[in-house]
Formats: sequence, structure tokens, C-alpha cells
Amino acid sequence: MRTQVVIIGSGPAGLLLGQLLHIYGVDNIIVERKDRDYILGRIRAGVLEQGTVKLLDEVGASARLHREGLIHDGIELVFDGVRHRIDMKEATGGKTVTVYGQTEVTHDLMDARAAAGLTTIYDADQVTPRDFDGDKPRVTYVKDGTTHEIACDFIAGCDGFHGISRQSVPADAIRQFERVYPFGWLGVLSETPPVSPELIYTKHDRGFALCSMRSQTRSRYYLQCRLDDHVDNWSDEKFWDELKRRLDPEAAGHLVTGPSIEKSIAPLRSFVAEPMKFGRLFLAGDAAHIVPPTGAKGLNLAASDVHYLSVALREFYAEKSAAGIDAYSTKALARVWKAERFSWWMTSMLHHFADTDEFSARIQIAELTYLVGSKAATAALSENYVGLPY
Ligand code: RFL
Ligand code: PHB
Repeated sequence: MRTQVVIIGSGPAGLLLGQLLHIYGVDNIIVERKDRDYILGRIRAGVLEQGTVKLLDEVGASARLHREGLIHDGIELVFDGVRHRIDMKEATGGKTVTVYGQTEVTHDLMDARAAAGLTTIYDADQVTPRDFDGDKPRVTYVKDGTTHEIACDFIAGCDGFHGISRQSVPADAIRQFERVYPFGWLGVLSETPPVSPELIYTKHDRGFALCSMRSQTRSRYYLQCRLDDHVDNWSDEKFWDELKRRLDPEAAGHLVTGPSIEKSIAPLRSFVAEPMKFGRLFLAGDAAHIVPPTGAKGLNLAASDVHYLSVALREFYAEKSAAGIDAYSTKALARVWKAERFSWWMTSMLHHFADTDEFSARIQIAELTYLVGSKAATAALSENYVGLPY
């Protein structure tokens, strides 16, 4: 088999890249180790920047998003038991975000890929990028007991944090920067109306809490939890009780509870690998970087990476110029580091750190008080939350 670009991984990064390359006339095959239903069963991000929505528009995968997605003009911040609204639309001269689940984005992109007749190989074992330091790279994989090979011009490693692409790069060719936070997020999805029309980010001495949603009838809630905690320790009742304790009185009073339909714990991590290009292998999305979810940036960074990469590859094929692909890593990393900073800052400001001394605790509150009282600080939060320009 031969194609122009082999994409490893069928998450949002790989699927969006595949559609962008397709409309730019670049052939691609996706090789994925899991099956479609497994991928669609993962509950992850929920907030899309306008740039991400525009990319989905560009590839014609946004009709349902525009019907069902919820446009949000602001968020709410709670600290010391009091709620403060951040009007992001006003602070950014009209920018908003769209609440629409990653699961739905993935679903829509898979449908678009199927409609375009593009090849995805699911359930591929031992996927291995090879010879990307020369000009004849290839990807091998095992399916149903047989080894297959795809020859290509480029390999796009869109295989997430635990993927094989980054691990295939020689250790001395890559630098990794990491911060692991001493807590996780316990997430619950429930068939209940959201407690409030906008997302509520809460700082509480018992730990951070977030009220999010997927629709008018489906809510997504998170609680900061111990890193060594386990979902089995959290009955639905215990989850709702703890959430109520952390919310402001009005939200606690309005909270509609119900059985959870998904419950999971995710650790929080900041991570960047540099560079994002090794010969003819590119990394994009979580394969290259991880952000803690507090800034809602993970999925959006995957989208901006593949925007830069697809434009660079279009230039390579249409104009026979390598300038774009040579600049990919530098360009993508400049935006990645800004989102890393924002996500780290939001995480530091809103979580309870077990080893926090009283001085640091007061600084957290001073930061939040300044934030909600200053037009300049509100604008700084807002322009990052809605998404910095590409
Ligand atoms: P993904 O979505 O992880 O997709 C990678 C794909 O590659 C496949 N794969 C392989 N395929 C072939 N061979 C191999 N060796 C492979 N290894 C892996 C995987 O099966 C998968 O299908 O990465 P991508 O596309 O870069 O997308 C990034 C986003 O998924 C990610 O940034 C966000 O979901 C992060 N994230 C969250 N972000 C938010 O903004 N808000 C959230 O609430 C939020 N919750 C989460 C999250 C990430 C989580 N992870 C990674 C554990 C919750 C969780 C649990
Ligand atoms: C979500 O809805 O899953 C979500 C929203 C905002 C975040 C993180 C997760 O910051």
C-alpha cells in the first residue's frame, strides 16, 4: 500500500488532519489501534474555541455542531462562596466558545471521513513509524495476525500521550518538559439539566469543582480528587454531596442530581515535547503536549496543530516548497506554550494544594479578587479562554 500521508491515531487530531488534507487534495490513511466504538465511548473535552469550530466548518463536519452546540458568552468563577461572572464576549470584542462534546466532534469527523470514502484501519496492532529520518518513510502494523506496510511521504503522529510516535524518536533528538500535579479530576456525566446556563469554575478549601454540560439535558461535573483515589470510592450520592459542599449556596440549591452514566478519574499534567518534527515524522495534539483540563485547551490545541500542519503539507505538494513543513514545529510550539501557560495558571489559581501555606492561599484569593475586579485582568483571561489567534 502507498499513500502521501499516514496518520497514526484516530482521535480528534488525526481525524481533523485527515479531512483537512483531503480537501487540500492530499491522500491519507489513518491507522488506529482501537475500534470505532471504543473511541466514541471516551468522554473528554467539551469546550470549542471559535478557531476549532471554523476548522470543522472548513471540512464540512459542523452541521450538527451548529444545530446542537451551545454558544457561551461567559463563565462564572466562585471563590469564598460568592459567584462572579466573566463576560468573555464583552471582554474580547464579541468572541464566544461553543460547548459541544469531543465525543460528538469525533463522531462527526468519522462520518465525514466515511462519506469521503477515506481509509481508516482500526484494530491495528504494533503500529510502527519507520525510516522517517530519510525520504522514504513507512508505517508497519499487524492486523489479524498479518504484518502490513504502508509506504508514504510523511507520517503524522496523532496518537495521543501514550502513542508510539513520540516514543519512536531517539532520546537525544527530543526534549521533554513536564509538571505533574498532586491531584486528579473525578468526572461524572449525568442525564440531568445543567445547574446553570454557563460553566461554573469553583475554588473551595475542599478542592476545585467544575459544573459543565453537554446539552440542556446532560451535565458534566468534575471534582478535584486525590491522585490515588478510585471511582469505586465514589458512589453517586457521595459525589453529589461533595459537589454541593463546594458550590455556592444558590448553585447547591439548584443542583439536579441523578444516576451517573459515566464516572472516571483523570490525572492532571502539563507536558511539552520539543521539537514537533523529526525528519518526515510530525507530532500533533496530545502526542506532543498535554495540558491540565482547567483551561479547556487540550482538544483546541490539537486543532490548531493540525491546522498548521495541513497548511504546511498543502504548500509542500502544491508549491513544491518545504518552507512550511520546516517551520511547523516552531509555529505550533509558540501557540502550545501560551496555552500551557494559561492552563497551568488556571490550575494553580483554582485548585487546593495540600502543601499550601497560608501566604500562598491568600495569594490565590488575591489573584481571583483582582481578576474579577479588573477589566485588564478579565480581558487577559477571556482572550486566552476563547482562544488566541492562529
Ligand atoms: P487522543 O484523543 O488521545 O487520540 C489519540 C488516538 O491515537 C490512538 N493511538 C494509537 N493508534 C495507533 N497506534 C498506537 N500505538 C496508538 N496509541 C494511541 C488512540 O487509541 C486514540 O484514538 O489525542 P488527540 O487526537 O491529540 O486529541 C487530544 C484530546 O483528546 C485531548 O487533548 C483532550 O481530550 C484532553 N482532555 C480534556 N481536554 C479538555 O480540554 N477538557 C477535558 O475535560 C478533558 N478531559 C482529556 C480529558 C484527556 C483524557 N485522557 C487523555 C486520558 C479526560 C481524559 C481522560
Ligand atoms: C467539560 O465539559 O468536559 C470541560 C469543560 C471545561 C473544562 C474542562 C472540561 O475546563
